[in-house]
Amino acid sequence: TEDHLHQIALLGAPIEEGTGRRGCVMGPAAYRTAGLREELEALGFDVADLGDAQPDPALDVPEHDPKLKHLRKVAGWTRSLARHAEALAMGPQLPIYMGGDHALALGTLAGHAAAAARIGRPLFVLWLDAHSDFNTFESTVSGNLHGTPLAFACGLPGFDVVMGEPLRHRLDPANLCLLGLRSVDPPERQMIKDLGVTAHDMRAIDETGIARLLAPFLERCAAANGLLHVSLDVDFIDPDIAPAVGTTVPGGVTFREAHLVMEMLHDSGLVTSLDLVELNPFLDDRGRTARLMVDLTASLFGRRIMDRPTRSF
Ligand code: 6HN
Ligand code: MN
Ligand code: MN
Ligand code: MN
Repeated sequence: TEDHLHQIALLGAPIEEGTGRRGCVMGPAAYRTAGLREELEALGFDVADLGDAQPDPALDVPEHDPKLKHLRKVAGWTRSLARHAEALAMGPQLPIYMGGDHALALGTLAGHAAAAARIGRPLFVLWLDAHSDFNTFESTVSGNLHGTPLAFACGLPGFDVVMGEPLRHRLDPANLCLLGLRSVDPPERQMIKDLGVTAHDMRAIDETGIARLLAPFLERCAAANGLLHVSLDVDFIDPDIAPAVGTTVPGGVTFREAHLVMEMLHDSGLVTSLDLVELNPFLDDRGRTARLMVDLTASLFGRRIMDRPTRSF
């Protein structure tokens, strides 16, 4: 995969309808302002900024639902991003999706699962988030659809309206790893248990260390010749250093824990696509969260403190 990794495509996905607060629409602009493209170019990558995607009209989806907020908009984004993601995954560039709230992952997961099936390799997903995002349309209490992408991608029932048909290619819950959890709704906890999903909460990180939790997942992905999609929610990181997010939960990962995950991902050589989600620049403190997200992305793409052998996880 080394060749394939020399080219990166940036695609903006300015969706904010999946969350309860406005502002994520400014996310892609903030990543551009913070110099995401330039940082990746400084690491030797060929970077193409594809601009911002647009949602499909999805006129077959009800515009107003008594419970599910902005269902038509989210369905429209899902269809559009699934198409973009599948096409990008089949091409030579590694896509980075600049969100936008986490509902964008309904689309990126569907697209990358479809591409993985075409390529004939299993899709693995690393979910870096305070939340588990495993609500179904039935279980969600908030009605905010950014809480649903993993339930959708794993093929749980009730989501057919999103694509206008059943999801064609699902994510195998056995190939999913959640890391950073500290806010899980009771029905989500049950679904994670029933599906046997690997889920590491903050206590596990405190007790075991984040590297020891991540390494076995990367080993499994490598052994299966898997594609690896990483979904990085700003609220994975402690809100003291990453305040620009609508769903802050105290007790998140530290600066170094977050960078270590990115450094290990780089050394693994496994990552094939990346979501950067939930950045709300309206809530930021002089751009510090946007800059931190850019720096974390740079670590994932090879920025390092000292040289060291790769595949050292
Ligand atoms: N996120 N579980 C809560 C809900 O509203 O369903 C929070 C979701 C947060 C979503 O982290 O992207
Ligand atoms: Mn590719
Ligand atoms: Mn999330
Ligand atoms: Mn979250």
